[in-house]
Amino acid sequence: AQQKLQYGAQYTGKRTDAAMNKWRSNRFGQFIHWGLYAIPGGVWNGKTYNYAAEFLKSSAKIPTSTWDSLMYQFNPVKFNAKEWAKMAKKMGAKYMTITTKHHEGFCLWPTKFTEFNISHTPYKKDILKELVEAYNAEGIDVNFYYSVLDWHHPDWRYDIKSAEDSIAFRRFLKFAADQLRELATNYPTVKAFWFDGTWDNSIKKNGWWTLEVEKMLKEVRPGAIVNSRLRADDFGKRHIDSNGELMGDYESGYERRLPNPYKDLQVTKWDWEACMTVPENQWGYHKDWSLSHVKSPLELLEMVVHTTSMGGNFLLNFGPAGDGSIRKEEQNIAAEIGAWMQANGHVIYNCDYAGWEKQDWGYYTKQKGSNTLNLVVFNVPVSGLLKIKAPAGTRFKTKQGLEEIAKDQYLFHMPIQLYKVPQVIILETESNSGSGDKYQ
Ligand code: H79
Repeated sequence: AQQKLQYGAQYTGKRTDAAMNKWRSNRFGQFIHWGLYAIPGGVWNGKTYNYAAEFLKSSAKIPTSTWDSLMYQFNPVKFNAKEWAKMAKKMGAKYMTITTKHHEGFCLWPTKFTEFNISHTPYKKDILKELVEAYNAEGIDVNFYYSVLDWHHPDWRYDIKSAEDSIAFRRFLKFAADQLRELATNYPTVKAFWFDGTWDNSIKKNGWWTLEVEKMLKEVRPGAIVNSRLRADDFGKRHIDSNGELMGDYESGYERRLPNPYKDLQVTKWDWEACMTVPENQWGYHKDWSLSHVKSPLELLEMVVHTTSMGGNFLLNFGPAGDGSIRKEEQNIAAEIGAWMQANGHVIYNCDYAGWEKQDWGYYTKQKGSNTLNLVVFNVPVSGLLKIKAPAGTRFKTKQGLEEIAKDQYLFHMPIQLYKVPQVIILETESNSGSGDKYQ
């Protein structure tokens, strides 16, 4: 039964305005985690902490005043925004999401609302502005990550248990809203806001604030996009409101995991984005990447394709070092993914769920509104034969390599050889068959 919610979803279905259509067509983005945690890089007093580098303050139980004084060491002499942007462009990223403020509370821009910001470091300059300008100059959209959870701010509360908590947290919510208004105002090309650190009871008890922030950002910056993670409703229900509707503009729960391509097709009902680390669980720079499996460029590429095939965006994380350099492993990943994307990006950008039954050889994607079907092949069978089950009545224009074996069943014959990168096969159909509409 539908109940009346004051702070629930503001609309149902996918947004179809130009800003959202652009966000969706981007499909592949670069996430950047950069803050004071990049300086120790997971190591404190000679001891290496295996947990996420951006959580070092918490893992090593470092007092706030000690952690905060890392600010006086923040001087990334090797930082070059234009080089970062060029690398992202070569990788094929169409957008970049940067941590303006992570849980530690340090701000990469010269905010008026706390001294704990870039202008009080030896570096002094507005890093956010440099990044926005450099990435925009390469034609890359810039989005802002913002952690509401704040380990620095004295008024942050995990829960509201007293009148004092309630008063302090009101001040905190004003502080965060002021900062967000400042970001939206001072960086007018920002496209989207990526909220994090919103899972505590304090936020769940203040669903009104999450809606107010969503509305404020869209007022200041028409077309602005916010992720579901910002939002809580009247009953403290997060992401999906008490009536089962998605709050915010896209679902953002797939963190370091992807939806199952057979069982989780419900994700095609809405816009969504997955975010992924290269090692197991490191977002900020960690000096020691031998602590866990480091994903290869091909593993990551498969995730990009898997995500597009289910109608989502894929955000691949980079954690630059404290001196502003980007580690060799990450540069190599960007170059290898980029080489493939330059040749095959047409099966990713502006592509969507195709609505065809997934097969073991890989993934289907489909360019919006076209009659072409893209097969992205990761697992070539030893027979070289790719099984295809077409939606009923599909007629192919493409005949080359295609053998009909039963009603609506085909085999595509691939040359048998060793393939080093995923292969793209494009098939043309007579009509817009299998458009995937059943979920949209
Ligand atoms: O910025 C990166 C990480 O630093 C950050 N999100 C990504 C994008 C992150 N913060 N915390 N975590 C990841 C993991 C913490 C999860 C928990 Fe919870 C928070 C465990 C308990 C509270 C949310 C709520 C997940 C389970 C319950």
